[in-house]
Amino acid sequence: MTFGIEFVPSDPVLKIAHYAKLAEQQGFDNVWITDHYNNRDVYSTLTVLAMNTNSIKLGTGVTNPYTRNAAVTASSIGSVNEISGGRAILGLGPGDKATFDAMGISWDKPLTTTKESIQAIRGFLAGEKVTQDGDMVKFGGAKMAFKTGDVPIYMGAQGPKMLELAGEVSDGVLINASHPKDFEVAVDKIAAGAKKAGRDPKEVDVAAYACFSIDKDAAKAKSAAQVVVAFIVAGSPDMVLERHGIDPSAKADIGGAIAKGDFGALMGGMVTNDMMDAFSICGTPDDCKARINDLLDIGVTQIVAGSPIGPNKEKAIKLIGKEIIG
Ligand code: F42
Repeated sequence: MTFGIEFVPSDPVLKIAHYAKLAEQQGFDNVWITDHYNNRDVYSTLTVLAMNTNSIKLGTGVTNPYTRNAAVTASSIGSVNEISGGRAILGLGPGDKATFDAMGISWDKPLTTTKESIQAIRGFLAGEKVTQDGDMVKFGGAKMAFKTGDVPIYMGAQGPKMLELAGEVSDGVLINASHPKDFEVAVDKIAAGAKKAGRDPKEVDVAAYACFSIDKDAAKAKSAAQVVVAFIVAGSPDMVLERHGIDPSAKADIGGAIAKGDFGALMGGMVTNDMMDAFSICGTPDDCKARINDLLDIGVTQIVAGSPIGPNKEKAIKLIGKEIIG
């Protein structure tokens, strides 16, 4: 098992560097930084992390091919790879529609755009002159003017077709999920994609990019994760809620409470224990270990501790290091 940690650069970059260094000392393998236009820039953040750490791998978790051209992405991640001595990982997904609406970007053919972007980026990273006439991504003989080195490419994916594509073309998949039921479905799709491309499914690292909250006090861990789980429920397709026995009508109530900023209602029973179980890895070190073991049994190969990580981030990172990775 490899262990990763996700940070959202809504926090100052130097604070994230402090947490990343701590995570490295505690034995984490990867740090993943999210990419949304309204937060600090992902590549500036990764550059600072590169200068403040020695061995932890540094990934975009995830960037997208709409706000950044594939050649620019290859140059950016190649720069992080050079600065960090070969520790960069490119996580790429089609992006977050809500932020694109706000930016005036139309989200056309997200799967095709992701697939064609990965094809181009692989060419750039291999030092090739890229000439490509795809449906969505076109290049007329573009080439990097420096050696980027080889960078693994991970995909952010949830949908069945995206998971299959990840099996075909990626080195790993970051899946926003925490429950074995979701991974049963995902692992099958990834394996089908890998087989279609003549690859061994074991070549693809399957990461549970999970809402994670750990504390010695289970109640504190739960209350730190409740609001994150509320956002996950509000944004989940009906099919995913039904898979966990959750009535999809809960989405409207929870979405309404989020819109009103009524966190009292969310914490006061609207986010149920079933929802917490379905959409987070949460509780004491023993609770978290039990869930992690279930995920590993089903074919997950990397656990990524995502927001909130715990009621106290520093304590949580140390607890994961000591009780889970250690
Ligand atoms: N998005 C961000 O913007 N920033 C982040 O930091 C971020 C982190 C992140 C981490 C993990 C993770 O799993 C996702 C993350 N995301 C982040 C979201 C990510 O960028 C993607 O939006 C998300 O993972 C994609 O969700 P999805 O796998 O459900 O894919 C969508 C596009 C979907 O609808 N997929 C369908 C499917 O079955 O998989 C396929 C749709 C399809 O086939 N479309 C056709 C095509 O060509 O695109 C067109 C169909 C037609 O006719 O129009």
